[in-house]
Amino acid sequence: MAAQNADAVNTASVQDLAGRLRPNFTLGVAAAAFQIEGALAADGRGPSGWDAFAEKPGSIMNGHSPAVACDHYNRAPEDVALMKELGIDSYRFSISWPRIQPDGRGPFNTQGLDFYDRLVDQLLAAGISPMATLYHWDTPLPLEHSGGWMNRATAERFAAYAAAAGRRLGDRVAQWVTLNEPVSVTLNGYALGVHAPGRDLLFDALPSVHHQLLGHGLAVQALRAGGVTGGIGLTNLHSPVRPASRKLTDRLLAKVFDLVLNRVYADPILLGRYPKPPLAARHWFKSLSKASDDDLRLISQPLDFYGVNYYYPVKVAAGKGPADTPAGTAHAMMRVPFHLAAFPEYATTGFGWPVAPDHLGILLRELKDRYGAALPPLYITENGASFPEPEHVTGPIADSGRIEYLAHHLDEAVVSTAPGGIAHDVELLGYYVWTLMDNFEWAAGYSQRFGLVHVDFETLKRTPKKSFYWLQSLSRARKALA
Ligand code: IFM
Repeated sequence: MAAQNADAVNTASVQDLAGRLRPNFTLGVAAAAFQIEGALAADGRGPSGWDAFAEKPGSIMNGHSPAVACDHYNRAPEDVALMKELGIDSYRFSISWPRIQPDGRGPFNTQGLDFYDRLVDQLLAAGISPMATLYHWDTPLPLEHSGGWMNRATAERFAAYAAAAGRRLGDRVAQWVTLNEPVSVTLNGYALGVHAPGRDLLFDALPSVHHQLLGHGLAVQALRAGGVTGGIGLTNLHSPVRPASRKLTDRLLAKVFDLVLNRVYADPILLGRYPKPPLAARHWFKSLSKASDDDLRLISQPLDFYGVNYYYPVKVAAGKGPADTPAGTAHAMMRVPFHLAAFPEYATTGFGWPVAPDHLGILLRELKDRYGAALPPLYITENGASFPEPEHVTGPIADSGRIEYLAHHLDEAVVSTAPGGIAHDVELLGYYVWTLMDNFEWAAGYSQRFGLVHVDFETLKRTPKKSFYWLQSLSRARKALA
């Protein structure tokens, strides 16, 4: 997909796109505590599994440290002012569990709760609706030491923390997301070892799926019992999975990867059961087949919405790696009988991810085909792209690739779910750009810039990019039409 000049994303296309957004469609931006807050030892916060992982030599690209990140903890009012200028309807942020409950059990940290209390008030005063994610990967370290999500007890701990967050913020948060991308936690953290806690258990990591989902179910119960006024859902990363060829082995292994990436999360949540693996792969999934009916009932409680994070489709080929695509290069992948293959027909982002907006519509169709009436209304809770950009800037950079990426994906989301679209029967409530500002991109450190706002990690100066002004003109055009 050819990049175009940011200035050439003309008013007409912004107007067209604005005209296609339903009046109550939510436009937002998303971020996560560990990626932006810094202040890891301030105000009683305890360490998380990610603090410890990031300290291990070799775990983060260029040895980058999350200690300061964007210093959002000390600059939240400035960041809320930026969002107000952006004109978005909603901000999806995450609450740091170890800031609220440093040990992951026992007493809650009032100063931590106060920070999010102020943030929510600042957002509301700016006319921005708060969507709060309870878990975006920062498990309190003492819990990680007891096995983290491989230990069933973590689910109970999570529910107690969720109840405390609900008690404090439940009168003002509009939407609650229990977990962000349980698939990334299991796959990257417990199966492949490229994220915290750095374990490479491959298929033996699957109990961490069940325990996260149990944590989700218990947290839903706890929030509802506490009388929170907002809607409750969960967010997962979803990618259409394709076999590299029509060969039987490619098709079989693509099916297996589809289970691991998509279905072992969405099926139990939306259908109350784990999917049946193909016979030849059944041994890999045996831990999930033992889930009790009581657990599955808890996991499949009705939700107010379901969050979908979409970045790119995935192609699977039989045979050991190396992968033909940067997304599948974890060392542990060399121990499974398949690898990820490239989509040569698509341009790629800075991360090497295929830019495939058409697959967003395809994904929404697949979700509706799989889950039918059980699929709640959806939000796209994350979508965005990183591109190589300078570390220091003097003004708005022309990030035309990002503008084009966002415009095409948002358009695909809206057009595919409109009457006559391929996913016309999906109810799409909104779309959140990943992300407000450049931040700590996990194992890639600060090397991948996804933000609408450039952050200079030496001075911490925020400089909006052209994509910021593009989204601002879209928000304005939309309001003018209302
Ligand atoms: O930065 C991450 C985010 O934390 C979870 N979803 C994907 C993003 C881009 O990699």
